[in-house]
Amino acid sequence: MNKALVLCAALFAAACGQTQSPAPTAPQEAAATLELRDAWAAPTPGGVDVSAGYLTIANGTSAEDQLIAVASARAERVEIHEMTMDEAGVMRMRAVNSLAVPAGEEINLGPGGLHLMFFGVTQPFALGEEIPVTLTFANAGAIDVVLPVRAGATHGGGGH
Ligand SMILES: [Cu+2]
Repeated sequence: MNKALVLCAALFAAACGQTQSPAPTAPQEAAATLELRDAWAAPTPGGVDVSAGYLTIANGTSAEDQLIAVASARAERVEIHEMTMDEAGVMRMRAVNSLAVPAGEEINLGPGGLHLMFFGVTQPFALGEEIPVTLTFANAGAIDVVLPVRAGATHGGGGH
């Protein structure tokens, strides 16, 4: 239900009907973008050379997009991982080649689920610093994002 119309009907019932004119052309496509938010990465204490990164990918466009590649100057390679629990109740991770982000939906990468996995971390991720990452999407192309390093539920290390 159009809020403006309801308001209009309630307040100006009589006049409104006579002055109906085509609505001004609104820029409806203005916000149709891929939005990356809530990004962060886990610190790498004690010489560990792997870490995990998390973020939310919101697809405001009208077409499905796919995350197809991830790279960072701070790691030799970055993979997209999925974490699931096996029959024995052990958390397992596996790399996925791409991650679909349906039109109008958002995908959350967070501890215990989907995550970005940094391998061959060249210099430890220290609390407070920001890790530059480039996400490449099939439609949107390459998007740069920074992941602030902060403490949080860690990766657990299971499965690697
Ligand atoms: Cu992983």
